[in-house]
Order: sequence, then structure tokens, then C-alpha cells
Amino acid sequence: MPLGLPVVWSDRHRLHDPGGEVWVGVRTPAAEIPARAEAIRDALAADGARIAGAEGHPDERLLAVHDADLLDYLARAWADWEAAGLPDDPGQDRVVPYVFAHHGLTETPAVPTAPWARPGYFAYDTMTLVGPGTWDAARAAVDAALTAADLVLAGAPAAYACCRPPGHHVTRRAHGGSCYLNNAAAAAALLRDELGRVAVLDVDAHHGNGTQSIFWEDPDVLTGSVHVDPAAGWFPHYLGFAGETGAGDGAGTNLNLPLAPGTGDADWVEAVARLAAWARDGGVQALVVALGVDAAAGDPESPLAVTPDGFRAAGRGLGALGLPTVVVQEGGYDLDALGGLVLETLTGLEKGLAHA
Ligand code: SP5
Ligand code: ZN
Repeated sequence: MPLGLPVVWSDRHRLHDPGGEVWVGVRTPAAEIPARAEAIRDALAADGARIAGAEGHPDERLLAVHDADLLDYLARAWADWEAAGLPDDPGQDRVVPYVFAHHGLTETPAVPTAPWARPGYFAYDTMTLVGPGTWDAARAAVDAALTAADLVLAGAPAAYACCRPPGHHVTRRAHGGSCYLNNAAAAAALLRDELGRVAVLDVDAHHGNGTQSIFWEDPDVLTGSVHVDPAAGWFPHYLGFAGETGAGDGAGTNLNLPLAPGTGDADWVEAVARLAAWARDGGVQALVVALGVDAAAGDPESPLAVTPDGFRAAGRGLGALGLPTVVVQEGGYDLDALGGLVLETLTGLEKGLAHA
């Protein structure tokens, strides 16, 4: 049986070539490359999935999850960098920060105007480079997530957005972790505004710190994440611990399940099931799944060891909630495995929905 859910897609992801990532000061090959999305699309299309084009959405949908300052910065960052001559002198062909608005420097940083200073206000790492097509691609990825949400609001039981670049590391006002705009958060905010209480469940191998932060005080968006323990030396290092549960009106609406490096199917699938049960008990009307497949054994960017069967079982558990479900692509970097892992998860999700 081919997949029944629509696969939302934009060719514009190809406009974003990160050109590398600066890690410990060294420019290394990028993991988050265009071939990722192509591999996923190819695998889903080979299975007979229906491909739907991403539709444009107004900036208001972005402003529901991001500050205008961040959007203005990202939209202009490359043009300002180029106009300042930085690609020629000193010869840097991507936007990259060199000094950061660190809380130990000042709690009240002013937004800088110099194109070489602004990146350190809006980016929190050196790995997430901005090039000529980054903004257009990131904007299209949000449109894909919002289109998937539209399809579910129009009655589809589930929809999958093949988003690239990914988004779950982006907070309201800062980006990082190979992410520029928070696609899953934008979809969740739209579903919340139409349906009421929703959940974002994040199964990417890395903590969904941006999504957690955006909805930290929001009682109507539950955020849950299963990921490799940041205390074991894994990005995003500063967040993702079990004690982070939300604040204010959102107290109790965040759940983190950090797992030890090496964790495989049994414990990972059980953790996903715990997130699902928590969302169900929270009385949500719809679900956003932030689907990174970098928890896979063999993924070069994470030490978790989940198999294709594990992804299928996790998908099945999420589908068994019987909720309108938007699946948004996050990470996953094993090019040979990536498409199959997404297909397994979506197939499991549909099986779960069918039996819910
Ligand atoms: C969306 C997503 O999965 N983002 C993950 C970003 C985490 N990247 C951390 C990279 C840490 C250094 N990796 C070493 C390889 C150098 N190319
Ligand atoms: Zn990840």
C-alpha cells in the first residue's frame, strides 16, 4: 500500500547551500545539504506518495513564532554581507558570526548595525551559515509546514512537510543548529489558533530547544522531546534536561526525555510512547511531529542506535493517538538511509491512525 498522506514539497530548498559548518573554529563539510531532501522525496515518491506543492503564507504566520527583528535580519543578512565586501575581504563566502551577544557580556545588548556584528546577535552558534539563497529556502520550508497544516485543517488525517532547512533549534529571536526558521512551531501555532490545544512531539536526536523556548509559557502548545542527553556532550549542550517543564501559564507543558548515547529501539520507542501518552492526557486536538531521523544507528550526527523497525513502531504509537497530525522534517544525515527511515515512520503513523 502506498502512503496515503500528502507529501508537501518545495524545490526552493535547493537555494540553500550552507557551504559548510564552522565547528571549533574550523570550516568542515556541511551535514545539512540539499541531497537530504531529494533523498527523502525520492524514497516517498518511489512508494507512490502524492507530492503537493508548498503554498505561500503571509508573514503574520511567521510573526506568531518569531520576532520581527530576526526575520528582518535573516531576509537581509546575505545582501548586507555581500554589500560590505566580506566575500572578497577577508574572503568569507557565507555569513558567520565572530562576536556574540553573550549574557556574560551584557544582559541588554543593542542590536548592532554592522553586517559583521549582526550575526552574533541573531545566531547562537558558528555552524549555521547564511548564503545567497538561505532566506528564500527557509521561507519556503515554513510555507511547506504551513501547507501541511492547512491540509490537515481541511480534513486530511495527516500530512508530511519535507522541510529543508530544518527548524526546531530556532527560538523566537535566535537561530542555530543548521536551522533558520522554526517550521514545526509555525505549523503548531496555526493549528493552535484554529483548533485550541496542540502538541509538538520532537523525535529528532537533538533536543528541540527552539520549539521548547517559543512555547515555554504557552498553555496551549505542549512541547515534548526525546533526544540524546545534552550532558553527554551533545548539541544543544545548554538545554534539553529533564527538569525543564515550562513556566508561567505554560508551567508543566514541556517534557524532555534525554537518553544515554547508545540507546536503541526498546528504550527509544518507549520514550516516544511516553511523549504520546503525555500529549493524549493533556487533551490536545492535534499533533505536530518534529521528525528528525538522526536517532538512527549509523547516522553521523548522533550516537543513538534506532533501527527502521524502531521508527515504524514509533510512528505507529504516534498515529494511535488518532489525532490530526502534521509531520515536519527535521534532521537526519545518513543519505543512504534517510528516505527509508522517513518512509518507515510515515507508514507506521498511517497504520496507527487506521487502527486508532
Ligand atoms: C536539525 C538538526 O539535527 N540539527 C543538528 C545540529 C547539531 N549539529 C552539531 C554538530 C556538532 C559538530 N559535528 C561535528 C561534525 C563537523 N562537521
Ligand atoms: Zn538533529
